[in-house]
Amino acid sequence: MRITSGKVIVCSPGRNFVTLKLETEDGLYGLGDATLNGRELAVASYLGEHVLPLVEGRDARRIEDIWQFLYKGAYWRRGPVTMTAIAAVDMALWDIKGKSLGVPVYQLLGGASRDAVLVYGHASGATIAETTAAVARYAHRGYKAVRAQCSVPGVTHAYGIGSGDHYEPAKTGLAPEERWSSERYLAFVPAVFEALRRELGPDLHLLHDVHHRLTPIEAARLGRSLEPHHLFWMEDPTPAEDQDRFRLIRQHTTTPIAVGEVFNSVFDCHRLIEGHLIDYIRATVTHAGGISHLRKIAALAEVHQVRTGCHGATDLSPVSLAAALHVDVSVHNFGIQEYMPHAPETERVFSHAYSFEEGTMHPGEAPGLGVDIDDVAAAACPYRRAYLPTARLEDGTVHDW
Ligand code: KDG
Ligand code: MG
Repeated sequence: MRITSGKVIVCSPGRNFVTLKLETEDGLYGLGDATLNGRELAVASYLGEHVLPLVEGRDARRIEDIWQFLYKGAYWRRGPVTMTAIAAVDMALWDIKGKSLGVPVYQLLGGASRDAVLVYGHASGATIAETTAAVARYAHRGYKAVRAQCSVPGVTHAYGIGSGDHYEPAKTGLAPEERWSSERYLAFVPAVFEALRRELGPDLHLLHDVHHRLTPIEAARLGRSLEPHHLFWMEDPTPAEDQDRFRLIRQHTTTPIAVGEVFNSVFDCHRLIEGHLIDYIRATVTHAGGISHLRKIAALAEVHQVRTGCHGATDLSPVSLAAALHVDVSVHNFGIQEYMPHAPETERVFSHAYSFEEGTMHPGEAPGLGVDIDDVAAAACPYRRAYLPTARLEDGTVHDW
């Protein structure tokens, strides 16, 4: 089953997406998500200029061999651009294999380990009262787990504050520079979760994203101060380049730690996992080398009692969400899946078999990944350059966004 052609579709139905469509001599095609938020054209170019000429003519059934060929054969290993491009090829090949055998991809990954996948939604507000109301709206819609973010008094841009229930950090045009104060944040956040527990009770799972903004000792303080409110997790408490620094956070708090949405490979997280320094690994299909590589990360995590919590923001396309759901439903050590519903414009371009019900999702029973793209609708939504924001401290020093 030879791969005959590959097409890179760059479109902007509500936000930018890069989608790979691989076609075979049998008339089948598979889709892969190659979206790297704010750097979309770099991946599109890498795919078009370097990867596709290498995969055309290869046997689409040899998924692992093609993965290794693209990874080892590039000589320049890892990095978000390269791994996102490899991920897109890998997803498209799993899609083709599922379609050729007439089964959903999760059946090829060992079958279902659970009936449905627990997901969490995103709630935020300008005040504690608004945030509480937003979390309550999710609970009324059936969500059993909600991420809560709140504006911080005196900080012009706290991370994760949306308009209504929608949150989209990438902005068209050049990157906005935001101002940040860890001191003000640390003093305020415990009151947010105290109010949430007081108003909403003990049963709802509450999550919070620190978005890499604290030092290890600050993160340890935050984790300890949130302990009475028993969070499901504290996400990305500090940048993870220096994996050993998580030991300090771990030694000070029992608040569970989730890390890894920016990771590209098992080499970014094996020390965190083997050292039992985290509870959830957030790597996901699109940015961590596809279904094949994410499964290896999940397998290592399983050995060390770390569970998965795949990144699922709206900058990951419906193709990526579907691929994550196939992995989620199949691996034994699944923890939770992030779910931000895509904009209506996005849903008009991508149709999908996955569904949401009562705080859980299922990838559906369509052969392959169960996602399709309307090429004509995609072409009607041309790419618009957009950047993620950057952050500076109050004195002007560049900080982690
Ligand atoms: O592209 C960056 C976003 O995906 C990221 O800011 C979202 O942190 C995020 C999350 O947890 O969804
Ligand atoms: Mg995050």
